[in-house]
Formats: sequence, structure tokens, C-alpha cells
Amino acid sequence: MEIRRRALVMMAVATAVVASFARLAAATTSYTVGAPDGLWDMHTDYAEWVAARTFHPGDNITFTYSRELHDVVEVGKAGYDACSNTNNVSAFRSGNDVVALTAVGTRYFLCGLTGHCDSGMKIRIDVVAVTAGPTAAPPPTTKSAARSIVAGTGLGALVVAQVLVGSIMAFS
Ligand SMILES: [Cu+2]
Repeated sequence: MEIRRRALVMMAVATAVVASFARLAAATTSYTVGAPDGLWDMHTDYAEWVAARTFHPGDNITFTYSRELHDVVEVGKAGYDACSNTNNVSAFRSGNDVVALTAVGTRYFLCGLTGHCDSGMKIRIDVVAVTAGPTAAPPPTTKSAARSIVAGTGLGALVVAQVLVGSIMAFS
């Protein structure tokens, strides 16, 4: 009875470890804004692009563009709504700007060149917490494929843990 209890505790610990690894692995996706059909340009529908993806803390987004044609300005909601970069949070103009989505919340970016934001060159990114459990529907992106791989790895680790526990029980 004592051995059985110890084994159950070990199983619970192993499951918790696997779950936390899966969560960590899932939280590091890199996105190129607008890709694969567009980039940071005047043609991409960013609302549509964002709607097809889910952003979590730890992910990052990269703005790729020609430095002669565009830039990237992070603004607040008011700036986003009005296409104004007067109170910008930060500005980027390398042509390959990586922005880390460090925390849950909404981030707003626009192109600071005259008329570009008004033509639709602005993007709103909602960064949401990673949810666990069967209620979380996976988004229809390549990210869900990555999650499946992670889940598969987790399952493998669980089987290894079970075998370990089994051998411990046999030798106790
Ligand atoms: Cu622009």
C-alpha cells in the first residue's frame, strides 16, 4: 500500500513536470508580421492576419520592410485609433525589427510615414495567457501543429515516467 502511494505521488510529479515543459515550449513562437502572404506593407489586411493567430507572452513578432518605404512606431490605443504617432511608446526603423511580446495585454503599432496608417498600415496585437485544459480550442495555424508535437513529446515523457514508476514498484 505504501509503495502504491509513493508511485502515485511520483506519477503526479512527473505529470506536473511534463505539463510545465509543454507550456514553456509552446510559449516561444516567432511571427513575421503579415507573412506568409504579405509583410509590413500597404497591402496586407492586418486585422485578418491577427485574427488567424493567437499571441502569448514569450512570443515575438518581426516587422520586415524596406527602410526607405516604412517604419514601425509603437503607440497607445488613442494613437492607434487616430493614426497618430505623437505619443509613441517606441519607434523602430531597422527594416527587421523584432518586438518581444513579454506580457499579457494589447500592443499597437503603426507605420509613421504620412498616410500609411490611414491606408491600413497599423496592427493591434492582443497578447493572451496560455490556457490549459480541454476547453482551449487550438487556433488554425502552424502553431497548433507545434503544440501537437509538444503534446506528443509530453505523452512520450509520461510513458517513460510510468515505466520508471513500474520498475521502482517491482524493485521495492
Ligand atoms: Cu509605411
